[in-house]
Amino acid sequence: MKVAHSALHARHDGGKELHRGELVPCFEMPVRADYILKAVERAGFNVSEPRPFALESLLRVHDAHFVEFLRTAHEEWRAAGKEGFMLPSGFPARSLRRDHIPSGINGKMGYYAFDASTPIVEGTWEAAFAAAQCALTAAAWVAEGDKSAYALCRPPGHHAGYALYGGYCFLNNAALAAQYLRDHGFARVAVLDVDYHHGNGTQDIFWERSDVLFVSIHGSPETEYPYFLGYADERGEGAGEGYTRNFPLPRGTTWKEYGPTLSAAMDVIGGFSPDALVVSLGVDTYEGDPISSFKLATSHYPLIGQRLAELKLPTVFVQEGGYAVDDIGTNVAGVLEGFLS
Ligand code: Q9C
Ligand code: ZN
Repeated sequence: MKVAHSALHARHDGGKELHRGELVPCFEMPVRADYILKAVERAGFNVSEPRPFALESLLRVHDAHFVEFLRTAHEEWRAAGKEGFMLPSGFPARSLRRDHIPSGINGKMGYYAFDASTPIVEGTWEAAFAAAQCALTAAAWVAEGDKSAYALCRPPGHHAGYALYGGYCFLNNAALAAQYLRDHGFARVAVLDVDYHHGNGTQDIFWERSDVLFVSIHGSPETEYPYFLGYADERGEGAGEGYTRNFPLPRGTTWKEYGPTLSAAMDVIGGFSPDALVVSLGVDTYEGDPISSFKLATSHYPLIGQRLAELKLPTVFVQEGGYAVDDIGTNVAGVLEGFLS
């Protein structure tokens, strides 16, 4: 299996996030990708640089003004006399009943963000764009005949919506991969999101579409981030009705409950008869994860990979979360090796 990776991921670093009422060092840190890279190299996978996809490729799933905001946000921040990481402190919440994009950087940042846990630093755009190119490259390999590919994306992407960032995500790498497959001969594409957190961004992007099925298994938003989406009764709208399916699970979920839920999610995917699969691969379902509460063990990740292979679909794996950095490489490589076994 080929791996797309760019060292530019490290340009996104140095921020703090607001976590349970405190500014703490980001859980989403560069060493995550370094450890995954080591593990996939140890497993003998072939690692390549992403292809230089143009900025316009992003507009297949994102709003142009939003992309321009991300590209220039830190420049504007510096032009306003600030330095270091930028976090929003005001958001256009429901009851404000207005949809105006402020020209000032603080308001604009709050307009496009949905949390204060996703700092932008000087190199964030470069890193996020490179991660998107990794996802597009892995999708291109599969479109050109590879049976599977892995995009080692950092920063992650599944919380990023059409014109929204948050949850450590800026550009939706998995959505870009799915759309790329749609644009290159795959009529029906399924996205299976196994990150611990609901993939609200991917759900947003494909909410009204029947050509991309979105299925997510995650911690219940009653208690877990992103709180406001990921409930079982969210099933898409309009043409997309029935093409979004959510499987929220309670805190403390172990393999005993996770395994059958994975089977149920895979049954939904099988029923859709897709031509390709994109897996939003978060390993924050791990028992050692510092911000999550499922109890999967390292030995379970190869089993997930084996199960996914049973779908017998061209498959693009896209890296999402996972914050137990010491074990992240082993857990990710476990899924990929299980898939190939
Ligand atoms: N106090 C991904 O795994 N912070 N994003 C939660 C809880 C956001 C996780 C704060 C977690 C985002 C890609
Ligand atoms: Zn996550």
